[in-house]
Parts: sequence; structure tokens; C-alpha cells
Amino acid sequence: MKGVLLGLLCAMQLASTAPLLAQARRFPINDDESRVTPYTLPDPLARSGGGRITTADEWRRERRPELLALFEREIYGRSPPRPEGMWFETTSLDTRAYGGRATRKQVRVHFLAGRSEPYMDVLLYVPNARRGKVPAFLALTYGNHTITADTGVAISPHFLRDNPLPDSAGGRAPRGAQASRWVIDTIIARGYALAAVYLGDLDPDSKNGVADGIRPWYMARGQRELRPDDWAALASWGWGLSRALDYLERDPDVDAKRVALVGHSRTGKASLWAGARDPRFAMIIANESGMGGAKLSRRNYGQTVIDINDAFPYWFARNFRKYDDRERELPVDQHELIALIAPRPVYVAAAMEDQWADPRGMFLAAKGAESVYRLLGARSTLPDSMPGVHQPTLDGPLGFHLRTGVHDVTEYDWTQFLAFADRHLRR
Ligand code: GTR
Repeated sequence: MKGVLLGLLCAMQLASTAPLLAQARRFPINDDESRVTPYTLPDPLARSGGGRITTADEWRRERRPELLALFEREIYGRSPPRPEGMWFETTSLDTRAYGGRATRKQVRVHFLAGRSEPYMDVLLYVPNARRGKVPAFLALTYGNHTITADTGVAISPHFLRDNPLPDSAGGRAPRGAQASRWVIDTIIARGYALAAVYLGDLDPDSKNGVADGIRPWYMARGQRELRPDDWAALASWGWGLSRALDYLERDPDVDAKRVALVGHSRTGKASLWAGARDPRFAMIIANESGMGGAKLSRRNYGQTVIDINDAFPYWFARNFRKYDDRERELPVDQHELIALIAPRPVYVAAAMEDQWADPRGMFLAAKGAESVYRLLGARSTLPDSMPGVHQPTLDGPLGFHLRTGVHDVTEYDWTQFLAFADRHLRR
């Protein structure tokens, strides 16, 4: 089953079963706050060999690389470096998109020198009312054509492979099917560009999909299967985001130093990982990213490691399976993933009827990163305890909100994301 459908199904399922998570699951799932077992989080500033990190320099030189390597080895898997010989091909350009308010560009990013495959496509909308380079949001999609009704957006050949269409009219995921999640008009009007990449251009998001993605292209000679610490689907999506930024660095209209990643759910997980690895991203927005994203793995509330590894064995490195039902043995927890992004701004968003993603566990992960932000001179303004609904924290480098409603991306979410970006990305 493919991305869009799965996303919809999952949103429906979550909407209807919010208080009953435990019953429908293959593995016991806790949704009762009073049954959360006490846990101790690893201290991001504790040296593995003993002692504490006390300066920004020690963090950058010692601890950050150490933590990053742990996340890479145990959770997301190792990704290849930026490919040499990458080349970019503008496949279409229209200065009259969105009623003349935006320029639409589509750029094919070819990963290998001298050949067409493998590639991914970047869809880019740039506001026409711009003076100089603009900041941008960059996101993964379930089909670039699903985010807008704009008929000029190409349907990725990989999308057609992943979603065999019953007819040419759009079939299962017609143009604009996900448009409510993308306030493109508002983004443009507020002076931001939007860049989008279909995740299936990198990995098709299915159990036996690896052969259709880019990972086989980067296997060593003679290597037949992925090693326990090789990159998995989430890492391949995150890697693609870095490749999109490689392109944006060449685009004359985008300020590549002010690119915010924005991701929801599985793409929120991939965005956090991309932001942790690649310091060029200026800001990360992770909407309802849950398990493997901003949620603390040690908190037994909502989705667990065993559940996600069972449902999506291809999202994480094989090593992650060691922690099925053994979260406490993880050498890291997800507050340290946020800390890896410090001092760059991170926005974590949650929804009341998305207990699966553990709103409180995500808030606590952001809190758990504060010590690193402080060490790097960025003062968090998060409240001491979990805020109520519709009380966003927007000022400090760590943002958070909890809204009413289900697992989704709504206008309320974008209102906060844009406000957060205005505060931290505007000159
Ligand atoms: C669910 C998964 C969540 C989340 C979600 C999504 O099935 O359990 O962790 O990633 O999919 O991406 O919509």
C-alpha cells in the first residue's frame, strides 16, 4: 500500500480510535498517562567516557559527532556523502503560476555524472513579488502533483510506478489531493518559496521497495543486501532533502542559508534526521513526527519501537530492531536528535487526537534538548510543563504547539510555522 492511501488510512484510523489505541494493536500500546513507567533520559552533555561537556567547542568537536554516529549506527543508518558529479536540469519554467503571483520551476536532480538515472525532481514555487533572494520551505511529498491543483506540475514517473493508476484522470491520487495540507498561496504571499520532492523519487515507501529506490545505486561492489547499519528509507528521504538543498544553493532566487525543512509524520521524522545531519538547514519543523521523530522512545505512551519496526521494517536501519521492547537500552533518545540541530530553531507540533504520536513525549524531547541550546547560547522559551491547546511557543529557538484535531497538517499548523519562520528566518 502506498504513501497517500496509507497516510489517509492511518489518519482515519487514528481519528476514530484515539482513546482505544491499545485494543486494535498487535503489540500492547499504552495511552494512559498514569501507566507511563518512570525512565531516565540519557544526558546529551554527558561524555560517553565520563565527565561533562561544558563548552560549545567541546560540544561541536566531541559530543555532537559522537551522538550523530550513534543515531546513524543504531537508528537511521549511514548515508553516502554528497555525490560527486551531480547535475541539474531545469525541465520547466513558468513565470505565471498561481495567477501570476509565483514562478514555478521544476528541476531534475541527477545524482550520477554523465547519466540520467537515478534522479529526483524538485518542484519550486518562488514568489514573483520578491526583492532579492527569498527564504524557503523545503518538504517531502506523496506526489508533487498532489499538493496543488496547478496542472503544470509533472507527475513523477516514480509515482506512476508506485501507484499504478486505473485511469489517466489521476486515479487514486489526483492533482491537489493533499492541497489542504499546503497553503501555497499564503506561503507565496508571505514572501517564501516552497520546494517539494516526491519521497518515492528516493524510496517508494513500501516493504519490498528498496530495489526501486536510490539505495542500490550506492551499494558497494558485490554487496547484495543492506548491512545492519546501512541507511533505511527515512535516511534516504533525508539524504534527498540535502540534495534538494544542493540544488537550492545554485538557484538564483532562493536564499539557501534560510531554508526551513517542514515535514509531517514520517516526513517529519526524515526532516529531523536531515536537519541533524546537515547543518546547512536553517530551521526544522516537525509536525506530529511521533516515534522515530520528536517523540521520546523511552516513554511508553503511543507508538513504540517494536510497533514501528513491525509495521515499517524498512524505515530504520536493521540495528534498530535490537531495541524492540528494549527502549531503555538505546544509547540515545530523541531529545538528543533535536539537540543535534542546536542552536538552529526547531518547531515541534502535536495534535490532541494524535495520541499515537505522543504529544507530551514530543514536548519533553524538546525540553530535553534545552541544555544543549543553552550551552550554545540560545535560550529556550518553552514553558516548564506541557502547554494547553493553542498556546504556541514561537519566540525562542525551540517552538511547540498542541492543537485540537487529528493527525494532519492544517491551516492552524501553518499559521504557527509561518510565524515561527518570520521570527527566525527574516532578516
Ligand atoms: C503511521 C506510523 C506513524 C506515522 C504515520 C504517518 O502508520 O505508525 O509513526 O509515521 O504512519 O507517517 O502518517
